[in-house]
Amino acid sequence: MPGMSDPASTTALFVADTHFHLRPDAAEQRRLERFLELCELAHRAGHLVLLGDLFDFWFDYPHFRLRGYEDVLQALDRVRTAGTRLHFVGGNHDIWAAPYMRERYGCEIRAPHSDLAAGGLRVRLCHGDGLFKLDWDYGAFRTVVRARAGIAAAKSLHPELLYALSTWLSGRSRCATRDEAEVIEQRAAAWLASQAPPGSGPAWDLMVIGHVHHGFVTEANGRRLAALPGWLGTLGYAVLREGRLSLLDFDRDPAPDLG
Ligand SMILES: [Mn+2]
Repeated sequence: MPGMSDPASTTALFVADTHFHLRPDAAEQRRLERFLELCELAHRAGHLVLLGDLFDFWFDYPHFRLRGYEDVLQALDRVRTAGTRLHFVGGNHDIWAAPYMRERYGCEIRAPHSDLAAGGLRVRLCHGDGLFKLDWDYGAFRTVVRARAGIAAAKSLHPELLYALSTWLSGRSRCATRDEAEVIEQRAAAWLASQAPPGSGPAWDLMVIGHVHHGFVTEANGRRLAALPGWLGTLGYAVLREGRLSLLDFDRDPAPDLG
């Protein structure tokens, strides 16, 4: 029987799509404070998985980065100090943060998806953009950020101009509408059903994604796919423990007892 020190058996917390800005407004400031509390909860978890679009915009120049996100970055320092392993899978808004996250927090990044043994399961992590036509962009960001030419162009811009451009491209991230949510769930279920059963298919039991800003879990062929609700209308996160995955709201649901 695996002991508590076995990384595969430990609890994992998942969060995505907080879409924090370099200069938060009042509503975001409140969400930010709740996120710092979620980070404290993560001190007692084995893993904290940041599944993309934590930051609405991130860019590193060769010798400096845009100023901001200090509260979040320092909270993540404390998570790491507490002994929790941090994982970062970049989203379409913050893929450029991946090298920084690896350097500061020792995150292991194997983009575009990453496999993690946690909570007694083999978990596949991916942000979700470009996956089974779940290509809700809620903005025009993806094409620019994913392209090599986009990086080269961004480096040549003055930082303030790049910041202004990012604000314009990003627009206002929002939750999925009821109609969008229905289509997203249908496509995800069809995609999961099309995967070969365990043994002959991909080597994971559970896939966790973000990006769609709508939380749900679907099951087919002995596998589960969970989408995180995001952190815009709700304060969504997931807890995986002993093979059980719960989608929770940090405002509405009591925090799980992680011992
Ligand atoms: Mn996204």
